Amino acid sequence: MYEQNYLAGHLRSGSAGRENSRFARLYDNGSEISFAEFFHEAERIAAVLQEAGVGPGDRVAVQAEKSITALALYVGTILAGAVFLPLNTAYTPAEIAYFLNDATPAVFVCDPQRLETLAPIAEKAGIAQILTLDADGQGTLTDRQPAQSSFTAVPRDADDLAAILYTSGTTGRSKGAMLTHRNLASNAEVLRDYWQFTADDVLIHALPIFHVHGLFVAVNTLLIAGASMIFMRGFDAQNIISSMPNATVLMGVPTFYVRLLGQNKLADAARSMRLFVSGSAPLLAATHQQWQSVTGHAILERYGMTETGMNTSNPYSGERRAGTVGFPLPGTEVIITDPQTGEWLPQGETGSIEIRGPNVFKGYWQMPEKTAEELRDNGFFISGDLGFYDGAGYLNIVGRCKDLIITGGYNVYPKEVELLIDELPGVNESAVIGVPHPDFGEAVVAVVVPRSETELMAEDIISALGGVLARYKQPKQVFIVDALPRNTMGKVQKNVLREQFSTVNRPPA
Ligand code: MLC
Ligand code: AMP
Repeated sequence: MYEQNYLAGHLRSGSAGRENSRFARLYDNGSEISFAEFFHEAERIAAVLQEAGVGPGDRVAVQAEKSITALALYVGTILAGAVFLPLNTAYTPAEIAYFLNDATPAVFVCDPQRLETLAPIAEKAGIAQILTLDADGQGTLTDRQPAQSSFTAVPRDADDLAAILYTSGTTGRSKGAMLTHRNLASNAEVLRDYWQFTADDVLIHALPIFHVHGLFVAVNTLLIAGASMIFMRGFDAQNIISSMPNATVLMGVPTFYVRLLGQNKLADAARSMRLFVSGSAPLLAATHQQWQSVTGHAILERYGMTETGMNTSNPYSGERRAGTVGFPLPGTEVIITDPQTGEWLPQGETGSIEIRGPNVFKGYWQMPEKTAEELRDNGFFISGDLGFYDGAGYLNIVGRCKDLIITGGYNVYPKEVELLIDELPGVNESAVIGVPHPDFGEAVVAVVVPRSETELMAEDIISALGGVLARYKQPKQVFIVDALPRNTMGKVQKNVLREQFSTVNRPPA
């Protein structure tokens, strides 16, 4: 009964014949959920969504704490033929307003504690139904579920939309990346095979479930492999260490590995693990080497994006080369081109990384001109990352053409923060940069020029941004300066600022 829904059929196939096996164990209380129980909950949620008026292609926007019910809401949305739109729990009401107005979902699901603040915003955006879901899986979404459900999955083809994930834009306006059923299913199948996932695997799941990494890379791959997970509310180094003897795989951002290296029981705990995967931000070669010397395991680093899912990976068998992101995944082409002319560059030369394959998204939601800028007619997506292939064919990422900061695995587009700072009273102009940070990899720092004769305090800027910007986007430090360095064309020299402020005043860990 799932077969006619392309993605749901794939996700269900991994556990076929083993429906009563464990899908998840909750770290908090040790309770277990089987595949059958998980899919039944997803079906009941699909029934609630349909009852609420959700039809094929409608968007279901969700800002909910991490829970198994929130995951069942993802699969339930797919079963209902709709498009899942997860939102970071750190987003402020002002940020949520943008997404709701842009995506015009049929239903918005939020935490009951935020209902009072978010309901007027959702109503203003014309959303007919607002449902609630808390961290324990309770709320009107659960209350409305029928006791029994025999939900028949709504038919969907490989090229129909399954999800829209927003990624920030260089102009400050977030873009909704449209991902199809094929994008998600094909990537999960490739990862299952490349990383040799089987039904015996147990993943430690400590990532958030509103991004590609924790949702699609982790959960889709598990479901398609029929593997299980230890499900945690979030990152906690001690909880992860204590779970390792009962697990086989960990997926994390580099900050996970940096923090775990601070735990003295790591070496013993890691011994029985099969695989450690890192991605979403560059893993320092030093962290890779330190991990190997402490645990004996070489972290497997891979490279992906919201628009494409996973593109390259270090090999499962064979050398996992520190500081590189490995080889193109089977079925995906990853080429290096001249950023000016778009021509292919030979091995060894640094250029723009472009990607083509069944994993590459369909375009940006209602932004045809942005889609045309980044997705070529021949199917190659211009990633905005810069890299080269070394002599052994490993892809090395050396920088970005896009002005982007990645802090603890979260993307921050400086333009979005600069626009808000520039609007504040007493501000003449600003530049937002990323500086090295021992825990988050990069930290957001703002350099601000006051209007003449204005006394501007760094604290005022930080507190003014408090209510409007998600916490991780807020500058960890603000510097007030007389002028910004500019080149002869008048462009702010962010490289000069980065040098100046990362050495003079390094933010605390
Ligand atoms: C939290 N803070 C951050 C932050 N996370 N600041 C900057 N960057 C971050 N990533 C803030 C908190 O609000 C808090 O502020 C202070 O920093 C310290 O928080 P903490 O308690 O140390 O943070 P913690 O809750 O432990 O979270 C850190 C983290 C988390 C690394 C575990 O950020 C995380 O789970 N990151 C993963 C992101 C992710 O999944 N990315 C995948 C994107 S998909 P204060 O001042 O209020 O105390 C993608 C594609 C791909 O990129 O390739 O995978
Ligand atoms: P996002 O838009 O959140 O999906 O972030 C995607 C970006 O994260 C990519 O374009 C890269 O810049 C970066 N990224 C992901 N994985 C890696 C990695 N292993 N090494 C370096 N950068 C990475």
